[in-house]
Amino acid sequence: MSRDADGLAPPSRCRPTDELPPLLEFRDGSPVESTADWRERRDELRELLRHYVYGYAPEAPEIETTSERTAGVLDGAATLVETEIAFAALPPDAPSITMATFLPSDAVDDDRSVPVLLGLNWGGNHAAVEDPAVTITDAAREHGGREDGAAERGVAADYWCVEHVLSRGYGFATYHLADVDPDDGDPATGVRPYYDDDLPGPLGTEWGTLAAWAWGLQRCVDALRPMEAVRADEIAVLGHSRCGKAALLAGATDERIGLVAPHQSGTGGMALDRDNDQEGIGDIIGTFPQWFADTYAAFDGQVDRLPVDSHSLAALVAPRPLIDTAGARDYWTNPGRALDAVRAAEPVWELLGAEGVGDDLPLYGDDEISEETVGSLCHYRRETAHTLDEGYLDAILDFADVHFDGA
Ligand code: GTR
Repeated sequence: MSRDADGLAPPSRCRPTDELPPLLEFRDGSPVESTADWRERRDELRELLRHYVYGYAPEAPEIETTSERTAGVLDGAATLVETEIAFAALPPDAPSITMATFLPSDAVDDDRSVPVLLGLNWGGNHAAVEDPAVTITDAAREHGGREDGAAERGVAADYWCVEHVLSRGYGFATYHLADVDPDDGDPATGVRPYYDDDLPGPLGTEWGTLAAWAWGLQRCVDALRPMEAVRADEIAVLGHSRCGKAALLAGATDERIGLVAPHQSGTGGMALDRDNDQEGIGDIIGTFPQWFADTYAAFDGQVDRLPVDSHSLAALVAPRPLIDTAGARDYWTNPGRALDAVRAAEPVWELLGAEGVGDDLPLYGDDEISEETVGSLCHYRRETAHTLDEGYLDAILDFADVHFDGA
């Protein structure tokens, strides 16, 4: 199915989750009954997801970081730390990641460490805030916004709401996806060609762009954790849309990430492939073949043969907290099938002794998000189409407040 003129189509119906591949059963049919069993099943699912959907990323590389600090940015609200993350084994002209980290000035003044929201951006770090201190990188000049050339400074300020995030006691870190892969569909650009010979999987399972962006987020985690101002176990990853798919994948495959917040991530993210009457495998592979391993395309038209689905990916986050945020009018991302995935993943949180979703999903709009109302797995909606704004960020931070100590 494709979008109509407004990008909208009727929402899909939900279907019983027992038609999904089971989570608490090994491939050989034996049951998963304990935490130890789950560790093994987790590895099995992770392997299947790499093999059939996202592809194999290389092992964590050795990184080299250099940082520059500027106090008093955002009208005095933040200290900006710009960190260049280079890959030790790669030649000097290979891509590197420029991570911008904004720390609340009051926390810096008091030598206090803060939890950090780490977001993957598509317009360049300089587009996330209106402040001349942020470097416009070469990658952002070349692959700026959604069109050629650099995006305007601050064009996404109302989207990331960085000052608001800081005012809530969180730091905000971000990197531009083009640093790792510009999403132009050319396998010769970005970081992937440098690792062609080091990928652990068989032919056809090489990492797609989503896995590369996720790997980039994990490199940011490498660089954030040693920072004194950062609470290493309180790093939350966030991304919207294609970046939400990458954020979920990053969080699912890296236990150092303390909280996972895929926003309107849709197909390839939280929405199930099975019975998805919005963006199907054929649609997404047809437009963005570079996002996935080549193996994924084979499931177009025979999704029931896929041994995993998005609930499998979500379950890898357990027992860590996961909040899936969705727009009630963002039909293309299929909020209904994202909620079904959340519900289907819940038994894994319960097996691991964490409180799952409770009875009241989805949470909507002004619904309270507090220790009384949420467990470790949440699906929250607002009455919007495809966008990120302060209302969603507040929901994510309310959820983070429940699970983190540091804000
Ligand atoms: C759409 C794609 C979605 C989503 C979106 C985006 O065209 O079909 O899966 O990723 O792009 O990233 O904005």
